[in-house]
Amino acid sequence: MTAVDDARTLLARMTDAPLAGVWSAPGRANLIGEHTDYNEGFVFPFAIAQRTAAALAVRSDDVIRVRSTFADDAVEVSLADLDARIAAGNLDWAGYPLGVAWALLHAAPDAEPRGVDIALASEVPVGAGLSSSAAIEGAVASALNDVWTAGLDKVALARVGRIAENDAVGAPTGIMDQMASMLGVADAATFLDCRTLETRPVALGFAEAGLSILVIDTLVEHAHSTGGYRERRAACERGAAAFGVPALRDVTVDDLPRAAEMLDDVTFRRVRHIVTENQRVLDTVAALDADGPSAIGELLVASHASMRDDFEISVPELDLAVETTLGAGALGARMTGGGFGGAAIALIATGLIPAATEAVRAAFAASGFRTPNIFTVTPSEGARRDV
Ligand code: GAF
Repeated sequence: MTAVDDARTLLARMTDAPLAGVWSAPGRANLIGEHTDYNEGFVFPFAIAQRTAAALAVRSDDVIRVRSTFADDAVEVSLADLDARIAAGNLDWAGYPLGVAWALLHAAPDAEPRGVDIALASEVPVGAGLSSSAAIEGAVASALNDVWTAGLDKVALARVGRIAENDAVGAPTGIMDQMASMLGVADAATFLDCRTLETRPVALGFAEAGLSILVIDTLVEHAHSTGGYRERRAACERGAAAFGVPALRDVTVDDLPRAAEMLDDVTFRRVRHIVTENQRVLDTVAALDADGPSAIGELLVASHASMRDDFEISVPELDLAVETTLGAGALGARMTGGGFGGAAIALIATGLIPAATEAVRAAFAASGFRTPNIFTVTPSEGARRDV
């Protein structure tokens, strides 16, 4: 059963009304470019095959009712009360779909809102750093955009998802995940300029090169609405303010000696991560274009070291996953996503996956860590209507 089937089945249990449609959006893995999005820099994520689906039926009243396969209770709110319910907060998982409805209505004043039942089902692992939240947002935004004839394009729907996440859920994230989920292209990663929101799909050619992306989900839980993520953002803002620029996007590698003189050690290292990571994204895209995927391994390794030592968002489980997959022959490996837990990715010859998987399991057991979830991800299509 796919998420699309599961969402349809759940909707049929909620209502006898006819199905209006099913829409889905994927999670994402970020190949490189971490914490650069809210610094108006560059990122290079790809949508994965695991998706979240939203099945919808139109109601005769003005109530939005959401249910999901990952929570017990339905949550409902009338369109008239939506602003107040979002302002009051505390909506838990329902903050994502209801936050999207709220943000969409504000972004598209000409939309024709009507009451709907929404059933959600997901294949995206939660808390793995693969953006299960952007998948919910993308599926619901795509669905309501059609059912309410809001007429927004994919970039505008990504913005709606980010507003939901920032203002309804309270996680101060950037726009990478929503853009990756909305705009993904099969066999490609999305090179995104987070200042202009211009995108370019860049062919990855993993299969032709006999390579795969292996995910090691450490099962260490993270949440971006709490401490560490917010603190890193604040440090980046301090760094940009010291340079008198709107965002660290405007600081280059050549400016780093001056940054070292101006900033305290911690702020300097946060800035150095962002500045060098932006350059690594550009270098990765150039290397892929010129020489194909086997040329990007060292950039992934350098990205991980920068997150571990300068940005300090890795955890021992992620470092061990990276070291062990590299030891097992991966060309490159790094933690992916916001950090403080979640998953690492390794770029590895497909034939080496069984041995690498065994090596990671053994290393985790020897360190007393939980047995990680290990699986491959495939660059896939972004948000779409399925039914
Ligand atoms: C999380 C956030 F949601 C993204 O916006 C991004 O900042 C990422 O962490 C780090 O690159 O996924």
